Amino acid sequence: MRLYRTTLGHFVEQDGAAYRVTGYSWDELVTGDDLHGLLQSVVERAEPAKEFGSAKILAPVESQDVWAAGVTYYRSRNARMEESKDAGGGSFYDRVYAAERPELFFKSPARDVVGHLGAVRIRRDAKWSVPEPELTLLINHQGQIIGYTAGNDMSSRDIEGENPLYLPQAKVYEGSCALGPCVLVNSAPLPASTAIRIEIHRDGQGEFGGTTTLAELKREPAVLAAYLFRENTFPAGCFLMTGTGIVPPDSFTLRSGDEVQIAIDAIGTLVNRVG
Ligand code: DO4
Ligand code: MG
Repeated sequence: MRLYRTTLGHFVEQDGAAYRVTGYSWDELVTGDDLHGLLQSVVERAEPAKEFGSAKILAPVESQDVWAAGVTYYRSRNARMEESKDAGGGSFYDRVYAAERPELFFKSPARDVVGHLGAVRIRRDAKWSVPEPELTLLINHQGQIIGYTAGNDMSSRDIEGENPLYLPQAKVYEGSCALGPCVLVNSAPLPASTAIRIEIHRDGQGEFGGTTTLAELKREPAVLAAYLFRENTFPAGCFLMTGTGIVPPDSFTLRSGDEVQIAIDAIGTLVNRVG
C-alpha cells in the first residue's frame, strides 16, 4: 500500500484505486501503533476517492527530520576515494566502507524537504553537483522501519572532495533533499532484487541513466536504523536515506533546468527539476 500526503489530504493507494485517510495528521499516522493495519482497514471499508487524481502531491513529511547513511555501496566508496585523493581520501572512505559502524549524517530538517515535482537546488559555490538516488526508510519513534520512499541526496562533489570536514556543506543546504512521491507502507524488508534507477534529462534529452539493486547495498537497513537510534530519540519518527549505488561519470555535473527521475520498484518515481 502506498500512502500519499497531498494538498487534498492523505490517501492510500492499492491496486490502482486511492482511498481517503481521514481523522489523522501525518505525524499521528507515522507515530501510530499499526499504520499498515490502519490503512488496510481504510482500503477495505472506504469508497475509492476520484479526487486523488487532481491532488498535488506533497513531501511525505510533517515533523520527520531526514538523516542519511554514506558509503554503503562499493560504487560510492570508489567515487569518494577518487574525488578526495588529494585530501587523503584514499584510506578513510575505504575504512568506513569496511568498518562495523556506518557513516550516518544529518541531511535535512523536515521543513526543507522537497516533494515530488518540487525544485531541488545546486549550491551556487559548487562546480560539481550530482543527485544521489537512495532508498529511504521511514522509521517510527520505536525505531521500527514502517515504510520506504525514494530519496535524492543532492551533493556537491567538489566541496566534499576538497576536505571531508566540508561534508555538511556539501550535503546540507536548502533544496538538497527530495523525498517521495509516497511511502510504501511495509515493515517487511524489500527484496534484494529491488531496483533503484535514475534518469537525468537535459533539454528533453537523456543525459545520464543508471541502475543498481538492493543486492549491492552492503548494510542491512535495520542495522542502519539501529545505529541511528542508539543515542537519538525521534518522537515523530524520522527518515533515513541508505546511500547511493549510482554515481555519474566524473565529467557530469547537474545544471539548472535538468530533470532528475528516481524510480524504485514498488514505490514509484520521484521527479524533480533542478531550480
Ligand atoms: O561520505 C560521503 C557521503 C556518502 C553518501 O552520501 C553516499 O554514499 O550516498
Ligand atoms: Mg548519499
